[in-house]
Parts: sequence; C-alpha cells; structure tokens
Amino acid sequence: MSESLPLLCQAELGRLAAAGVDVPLYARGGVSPGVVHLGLGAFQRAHQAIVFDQLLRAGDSRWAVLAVATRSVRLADTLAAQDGLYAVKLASAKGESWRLVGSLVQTCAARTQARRVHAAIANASTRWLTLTVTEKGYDADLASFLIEGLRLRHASGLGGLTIACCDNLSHNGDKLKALLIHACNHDAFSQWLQAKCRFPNSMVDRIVPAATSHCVDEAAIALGVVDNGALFAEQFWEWVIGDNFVDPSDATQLAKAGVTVVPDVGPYEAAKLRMLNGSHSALACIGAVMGLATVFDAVTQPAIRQFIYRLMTHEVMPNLDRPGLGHYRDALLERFGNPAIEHSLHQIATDSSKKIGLRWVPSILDQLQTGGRIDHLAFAAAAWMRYCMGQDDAGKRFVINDPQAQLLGSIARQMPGDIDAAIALFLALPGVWGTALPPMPAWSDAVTRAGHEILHYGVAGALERLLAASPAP
Ligand code: CS2
Repeated sequence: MSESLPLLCQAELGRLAAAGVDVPLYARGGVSPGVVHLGLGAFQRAHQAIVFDQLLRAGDSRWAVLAVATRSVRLADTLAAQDGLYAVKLASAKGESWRLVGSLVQTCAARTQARRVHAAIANASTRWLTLTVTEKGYDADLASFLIEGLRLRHASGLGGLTIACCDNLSHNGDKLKALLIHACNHDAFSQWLQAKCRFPNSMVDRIVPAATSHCVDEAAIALGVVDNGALFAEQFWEWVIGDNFVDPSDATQLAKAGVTVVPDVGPYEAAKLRMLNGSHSALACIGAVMGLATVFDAVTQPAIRQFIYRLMTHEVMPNLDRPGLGHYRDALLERFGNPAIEHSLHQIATDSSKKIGLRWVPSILDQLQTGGRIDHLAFAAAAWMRYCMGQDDAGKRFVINDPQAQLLGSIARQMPGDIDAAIALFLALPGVWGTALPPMPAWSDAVTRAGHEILHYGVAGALERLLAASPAP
C-alpha cells in the first residue's frame, strides 16, 4: 500500500495541515541551526526535538537543530530525504495523537561529515550543543571529536556554548565537562571552555522504544505518507535542567515550552535513574529470562508488578528526596503498563554493565548503610547474571548486547557448574559496580542466595518464593 503514497517532505506539509494533522508551519529552509545535537536516536527525536519544535512554533527561530548521527549514516540520509521531518505517535491511557516534528532542519553523520559538524559547532548562530550518545558514549573519542569543533569556535573568537548532556547519567553535565577538560591541555582554549561554556546537569524522561517497521506502517495509515523516520512514544515527558546557561534568558524560553528549570537537578535525577531506570533494568532481566518480550508483558504479570512495587517502595524510595514519591511510583507503574508502547526488554537490557552502576548501585549502597532491605535489589542483580547466560528459562537463546558481552557470557556459563564462584566473579567486575561498591558480605550473600533460587526454581518460581517470603505489600 505504502508504495503509492508520497514520501513525507516539506512539500507535503500544507496538504497534511489541511487534513488536520499537527504540523510545523514555521520557516525551515535556509535557517541556520542554533543547536548542534549529537546522537540521532529515537529518544532525542521524541523528546528534546519536540521541545525545540515547540519553541520554533512559538516563533523563536534559534532552536533549529543540526542533528548528527553518531552511529548510523543511513538514518541521517533517511531523514535528509524527508527534509528532516518525521512523525511521532504519542500514546497515553487517554488516547493517541500524531505530531510532525520540524526542528531537525539539517541532519548528517559524524562518521562521514566530521568537518561539517565541527564547522557547525564553530558557527556564530550555534548557541547550544546537546548530546544523547548513550551511557557508553562518553569516551576519549567523543571528547576529541567535540574538542576539535570547540577549538575552532574558540579560534574564531566566538562566545561559549551551553553544552547539555541529555543521557541517563548522574550529574551528566558535570561528567561531560570533566571529560572534556581532562582531554585538553592547560591552555587558553581550556580556560575558555571552563569560563565561557556552561554544562547544565539535566534529567530527561520519556519512554521511547526503538523505531520498528510497525511505526512506518501506522504512519502511512494515519497520515497518508511514507515516513521512514516515524516513532512511537508515550505522551508523558519531563525535562528538568539546571539553571546554568550561557544565555540566562534561555531559562524563561525553555520553561515556556514545559521544561522545568531548577537550581539543583539532583533530587529529580536520582529519583528518575533509581526508580524508572532501575525498575526498567530489573524488569528487563527478570522478564527476558521468563521469556517475555516487552515491558508491558512483564509489568502486567502480577508477580513482576508486585516485585517492582516492593523494590521501589522498600529499597529505592527510602533514600530519595523528590517530593511525592508514592505518586511518582504509581505513575511509573501506569506508564510501564501503557499497552500502546512496545518497549522491548532486550533493548533495555542492552549495555546493562554500563547501566547498573547508575541505576542500582546508589540504592544498594544507601540500603546497606542504613541497614535497610536489599533482597529485591539482590534478586535483580542475580537475574542480570542469569540473563548473561544468553538463554531464557525455556532454553530459548538470545544475544547479549553489551560492551563486555564476551566476558559476561563466559562468567555466566559457569553458573550452573559453580554458582558461588561465578557470582563472586560477577561481583568483582569493577566496570559494573564501580569503585563505589566495595566487597560487602551482606550484599554478596544476598545475591548468591538469589542466584541459587533462580537457578534452582527458574526466575518465575524464585520470584514467587521471594514474594511469599517477604511481608506484603
Ligand atoms: C531505558 C531508558 O533503555 C533503557 O535503558 O531504561 O531508555 C528509558 O526508557 C528512558 O530513560 C525513559 O526516560
């Protein structure tokens, strides 16, 4: 069917608008981007790009984006063929709506067009540099790539940039700043970087599954165009950012578009990483070993839902400051249960070795320090180790996507033979638990116990036993 439909592009917008579709009507051609964004993933396109689209719709043309794909050249080309346009289907319990996003006025790929990106960073119209390159993306290569563009900017005598990390890292702006400063010599450029650029910390939130052909098919039906960049996302979104901008008036502009600008992002970021992302990682490992496919499939299992509820209530919330945590927890469970969002458990389990230290370890440490419960955190950790065996409880194999996949797989395969030794090896991996988690018998005993249960009874059986053993709710 879609073969006979036109490709989504600027020339189609008038017709779509006339048909009642929510489209961007601001001038897009020839606009000089004010934002250079690295990481053209689904998340940025359904989150930050929509905020900037909102600002552009309100008449502030400074938020047009040059979006740079850091991995796939193809996606940059796909979007360029559509004049940077794509549609997002936003779904909540109340219903669904489509929105066409126009803020990506240019797209390119870092791999093939590095000079273009560096020139854009050094362009007078550029005010912001934003990043979504995933947890594992913050390495020396990224630092030298950014520094090359920033050096050009400095050499041109231009002002600094607001450089915003929008990945799920704690103190993400501070970390990015430290990475860049560490990578340069102590010269005039590094002084400029420290004095003239700003690195706000931020908490970003919207559940956005990776794009599938399903999105393209639905967009064709709903909009009557071929949109090879179409996405699904939940209606809910949050962006809380530290009030730390090169241009202080950006705070007011962002607030107008629904962004929460605060002096200290800390409580929001900790709550989001530990409650949402921490639960996600637990759901992913437990659910995938049970042979389930999506977050919806997992959280609609009463035992898993109960587990996540208890994990958050007894082992995560006691250490957080964000106001209204009970409500936040209940809203999260509702978001996870959104039937319109097919969020793959294996997608979330991807790169777990880089996520656990941010999502579980702070709660583990706080609970150990206060003598609180850790049995659900330990169960999640043991489920991750079991996940690394690369097969579910019915024997179906799956691939481990992780920078340490080989090592993790080789340790996990020792579990059936010598579970205690394998768990000790997992717990000794410094890159996973960070230096923050010193060897602690209470923790290793709890994980080892959970590991024995999981191997002996299967994840579902072990979960029932855990729930039966601990007081309700
Ligand atoms: C998820 C996140 O893939 C993952 O690891 O936990 O992408 C999550 O969906 C977002 O952070 C929600 O804001």
